[in-house]
Amino acid sequence: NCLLHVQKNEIRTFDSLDGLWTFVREPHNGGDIGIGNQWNTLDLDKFPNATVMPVPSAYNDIGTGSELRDHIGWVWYEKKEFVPLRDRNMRHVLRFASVNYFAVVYVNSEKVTSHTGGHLPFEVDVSSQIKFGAENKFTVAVNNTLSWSTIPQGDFNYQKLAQRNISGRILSRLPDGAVKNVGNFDFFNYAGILRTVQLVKIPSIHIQNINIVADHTGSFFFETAANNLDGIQVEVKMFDGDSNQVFTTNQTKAEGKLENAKLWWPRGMGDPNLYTLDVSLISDGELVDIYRETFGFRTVTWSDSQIFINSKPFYCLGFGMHEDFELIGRGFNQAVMTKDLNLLEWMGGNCYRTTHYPYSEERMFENDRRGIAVIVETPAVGLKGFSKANNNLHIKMLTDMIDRDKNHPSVFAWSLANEPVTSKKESRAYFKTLVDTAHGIDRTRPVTTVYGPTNFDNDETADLMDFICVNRYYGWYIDMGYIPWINQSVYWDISLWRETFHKPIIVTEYGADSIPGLNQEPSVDFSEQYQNEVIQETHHAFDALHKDHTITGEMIWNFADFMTGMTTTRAVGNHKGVFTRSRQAKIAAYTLRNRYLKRFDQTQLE
Ligand code: E9O
Repeated sequence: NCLLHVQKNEIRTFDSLDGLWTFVREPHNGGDIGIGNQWNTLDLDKFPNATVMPVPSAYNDIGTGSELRDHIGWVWYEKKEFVPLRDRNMRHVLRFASVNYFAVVYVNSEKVTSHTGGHLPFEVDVSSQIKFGAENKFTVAVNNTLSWSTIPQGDFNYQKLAQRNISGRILSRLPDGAVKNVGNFDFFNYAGILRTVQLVKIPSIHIQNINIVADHTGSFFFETAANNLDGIQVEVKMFDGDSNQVFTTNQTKAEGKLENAKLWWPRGMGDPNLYTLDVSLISDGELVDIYRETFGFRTVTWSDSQIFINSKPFYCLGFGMHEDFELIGRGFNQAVMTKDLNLLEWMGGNCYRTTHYPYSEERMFENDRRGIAVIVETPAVGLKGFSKANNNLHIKMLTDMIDRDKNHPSVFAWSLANEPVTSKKESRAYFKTLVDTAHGIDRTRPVTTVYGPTNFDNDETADLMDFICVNRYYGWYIDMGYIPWINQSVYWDISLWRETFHKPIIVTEYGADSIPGLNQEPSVDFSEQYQNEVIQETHHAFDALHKDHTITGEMIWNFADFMTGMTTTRAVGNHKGVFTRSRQAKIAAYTLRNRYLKRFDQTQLE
């Protein structure tokens, strides 16, 4: 089930289906998560209530009322598009880079596939459904309802017809048909077609998978798969960043060693050198397929206290982030992606975690190119139920995620989950399957989980991990207002995790909310001063923890303010950003920038 990234080259091409799609919303979910109306058989653009929806974008903030923003249940997207006759000899694969949460896909009214979960790509061969030289109808039904069996999880409540007593008095607090769906996580559940949609055209004999492992000694191994190799000659060529050919073979699988390989380094340690592997399939001297995969020579190792990249200690100066912006929500946007990575570099950052789901494929290539090291995280945020069904879905998402991102040198670790309730006994067996899955597919990267609700003395899973991530909020969720206590509390807490588990630790979240422009001296919570002081005090503890090799990195929560659902602790979203939601710096951004820039050059680290 490997999905290669889409590329255009001598043989391969694609039609983008991005743009304005026809859009119709069904009534709120009546508690039935099964398919609603069978509108795939109709022309949605003829519906009187049809409107348009940009793709890619979340749909929630595009409308004008709260109905669409707060919608729970089905929405329908439809696009009519010609498929040229000249392409009729190509395989046609319909590929979605991310649809949140549940998608059912139809081509010319016929169901072709369904998919569960946002933030990961899925595709389906539609060659036999497509009409060539004609207009085709693509329909996608999307449901955003979360429950305790989805990942991420959420609480679903539906008030059926209320009971009445004999005198007709209503016996229910909530009106008939009331639906409430609260995600068990702290960000808005942006829904719809969030990333690009492409009609991918590949030859009938084609490359299906490429797996490359290349380390800092110059050793490499690769393996490539095709759907059919009968009578096919394979040609593999490796090129360095200056397009010099450095290796070639006719095997689908080979290993070798490059003398003087130029390594991929995170920024602050060296240049992020990249190589390319060109895989060609040739039949009777003619090129039938070609695919070019970029990769890097680099090694990730870890001791009981540190993480090393190419045998050199790596200290993460990082961020928790979100794919989140005004209007588009979690929809992919090149301007937002580029601005965010530019700001991350301006801050002197070298690292981030894809909180709390895999980020866009475009962004993974940018991380490679810029030398930004990333921990890629599954969509499993805030897990508190550990059923077999959850486990299977989680394993599938983890597998798809590693499959998608395995050849990116910037990815240095896999995060299985954020803040699971792993004090529950049954979580151990559950997490064991995930660790084994990740190690089974990828031996070259460490596996971690990000701990929040559990402590060093009650977590059932942390010893299974290669390194440990911990989120801690002294001065905010704990001891609000007691800034002078932060230093000792953070040191105490984190050093006990380390003493208990003897693993490297990254503190992956700390921080405080601030409303931009709210100034208070002396500081009070929600002022820019308070946020800044919490961060400065936490840094004192980090310096001591770094010095004695207790932590191998730090990540602020959060890079920028982001939207959440409505709760009493959120005023138009979470304001723990060091940037505002429109990416303007708060006071804390300068504190962090000073700190990261001072530590940016990592070549002297011990
Ligand atoms: C996950 C992140 O998505 N961690 C949360 C972040 C937050 O700002 C959220 O945005 O709330 C922190 C959870 C910390 C909870 C600690 C509670 C301790 C009570 C004693």
